[in-house]
Amino acid sequence: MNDDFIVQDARVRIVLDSRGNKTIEADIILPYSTGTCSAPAGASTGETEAQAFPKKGVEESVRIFNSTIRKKIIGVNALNQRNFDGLLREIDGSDNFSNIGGNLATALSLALAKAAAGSLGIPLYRYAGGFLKGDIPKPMGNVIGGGKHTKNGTTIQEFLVSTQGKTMLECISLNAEIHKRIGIRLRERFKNQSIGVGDERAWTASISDEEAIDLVKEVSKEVEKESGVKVLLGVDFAASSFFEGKKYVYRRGSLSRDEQIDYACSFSKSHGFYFIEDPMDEHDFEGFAEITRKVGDRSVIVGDDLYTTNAERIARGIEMKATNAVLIKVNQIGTLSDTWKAVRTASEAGWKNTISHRSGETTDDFIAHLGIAFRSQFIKTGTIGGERLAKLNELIRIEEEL
Ligand code: 2PG
Ligand code: MG
Repeated sequence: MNDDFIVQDARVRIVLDSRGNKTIEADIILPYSTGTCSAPAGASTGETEAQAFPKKGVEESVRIFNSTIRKKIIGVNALNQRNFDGLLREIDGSDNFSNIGGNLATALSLALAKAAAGSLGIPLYRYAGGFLKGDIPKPMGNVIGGGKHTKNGTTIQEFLVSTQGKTMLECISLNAEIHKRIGIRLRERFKNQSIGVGDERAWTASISDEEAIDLVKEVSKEVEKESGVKVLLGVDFAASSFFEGKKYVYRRGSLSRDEQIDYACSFSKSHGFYFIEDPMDEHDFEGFAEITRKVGDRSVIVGDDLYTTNAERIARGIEMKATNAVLIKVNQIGTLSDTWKAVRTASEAGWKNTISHRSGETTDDFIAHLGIAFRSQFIKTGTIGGERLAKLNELIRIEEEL
């Protein structure tokens, strides 16, 4: 075994995320490189995703790391990612990282991959994705938001745009331009009131979902016309967060399950939305399947809370034809190896994937690299804000290299 890749030491620390909440950052130290990774945190979390922290909180992750985990990972071969990730699972002993915390596992797992890549002298996207030349995912950013990411915003969590420019810079500039213009329209409409932004910097105001649809369509069309660049529209219902009892509870009133299916389909059929994420409650695989059957030929139907980056749940979705695409978030499952398993399962079925940020982010840019490695169709990571641009600007640099 080559000693250059043996873990010499590991450290963790508590840092803050973009919401000002505590999260974990880890260092993995090899003889010739150190990999560092900080884990993000969600607000609209799926029921089956890894638990970010143990019951006693982030401090408990640090305590467990220092008392038991550190000595178990010193001496491990960093090139054997699967072995390392398996060890983390074994130490935890639960099926959702509830003992050591999914965010500790995520930070350690990715810090190891970054350290190994560093020692090999290659970027993370090559290390994690092999040496094939991949396409660059198109940025998909939310411009109006609500749900659990704000108070008193739209019921639907995210209204998204993805401009199909030739370069990364063109795409992210035009996405930001749409964001800017929507802000101007909202300021005109709410003259003597202030409007705000949600956790991911999408505009939030006291408008209905219908007004949001119209505004996103109108401004996107305007920018599309002026620039000559196609704009794809997207929506993340995050429907589990407003599913109560048997109804989908919007501000203007409730919808039954069948009405919600029709409503979700209307985004594709009547409004031309291409990207439709979590349109149904996370338990309703059949409801997803009905939407996919009806509009899956023209839109990507994306499972996020439905699958929680879990290969077994994705396999069930494939069997049931529940969706035709999947959202990928490493800390939903907790390790790079298990994330790869989820991506591979989806890809083998011909499904597309979108790599995604969390609403509480750090400035870590690992999803930019994983989006290349996973051949993601989109990278969902907002339009503005330092922690979001950390990923988007990194893709400008990667594009240059490729
Ligand atoms: C989502 C994500 C990211 P959160 O639902 O897709 O936008 O939100 O990180 O709060 O789960
Ligand atoms: Mg989502």
